[in-house]
Amino acid sequence: MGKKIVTSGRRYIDIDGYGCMLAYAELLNLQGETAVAHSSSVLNESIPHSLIPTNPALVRTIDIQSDDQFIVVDVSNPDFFDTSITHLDAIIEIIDHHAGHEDFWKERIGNNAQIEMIGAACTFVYERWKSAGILDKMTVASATALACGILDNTLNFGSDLTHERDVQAYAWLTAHANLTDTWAQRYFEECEQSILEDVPVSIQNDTKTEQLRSHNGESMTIGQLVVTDAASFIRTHKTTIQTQLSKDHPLWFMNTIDVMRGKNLLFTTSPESMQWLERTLNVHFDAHGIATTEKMWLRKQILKADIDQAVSASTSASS
Ligand SMILES: [Mn+2]
Repeated sequence: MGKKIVTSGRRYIDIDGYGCMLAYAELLNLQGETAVAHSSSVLNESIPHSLIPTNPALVRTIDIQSDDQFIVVDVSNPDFFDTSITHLDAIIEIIDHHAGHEDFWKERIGNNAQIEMIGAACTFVYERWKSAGILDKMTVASATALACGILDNTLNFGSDLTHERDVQAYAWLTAHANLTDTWAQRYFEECEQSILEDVPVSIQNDTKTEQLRSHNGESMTIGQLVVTDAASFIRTHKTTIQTQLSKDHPLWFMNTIDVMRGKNLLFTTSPESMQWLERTLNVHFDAHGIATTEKMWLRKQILKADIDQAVSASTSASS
């Protein structure tokens, strides 16, 4: 029997995927398996090196044997898997919180696919440790990474995807890793600093292109960043945002999450994208190409709204 390779997304990964890989590989090794956390992707700005311990290490280049098996965390769309995965049959487990591919994986691997829409995939990994009954053996590095994954993906618990399970996991992890009360603020400030160090690259490292089910399967490029002042961020970096996001497809927008004010500023100069967003999220764009949401929307929630809209359109068409 080969080793178990715990991996995540293609191109770039965020702190949620990072925490899941490290902490899940650590758990499997403690349980007597041979497991490796591996990613060939860029670590994006949600993983500030100043705060996240680098030990246990993420393996960057890996020797893959034919009997190795893959566990994929924080992603379930096969188009977005780490490039080390060359065939889907080698995947034995999926742990994710993105909508759209639940049935595909249930049919392939049954209950080994855990896909639920809660705040963070890191919460599932904490729960694996808890049911294994060996929480006290978790390294501080893994606990810190899991806690930051929950903080980031729940938007400091302000996203309405946040579940009581995320809150419970975070409480245990911060106590175990001895993180202070000001940790959340410090974390978001460090992330924003690393965004500002190189804005074009930060945008690239948190951009996804997805096919809209409610818009004839057309591709839309969606950038996403979490900042502490979205209005000033867009004002300052308008041209960079437009250059980065409009180069591949006519449909694009920037999802700027204002974690301090609990809302998003959406920015685009594409009229067709504005119309789609106005219809899908019930927002209004001003003359500067900016729309303000009433709550924080993560990209995965906007894509879920796209799926829901496509389903309700096909239901009303067939009835
Ligand atoms: Mn996630």
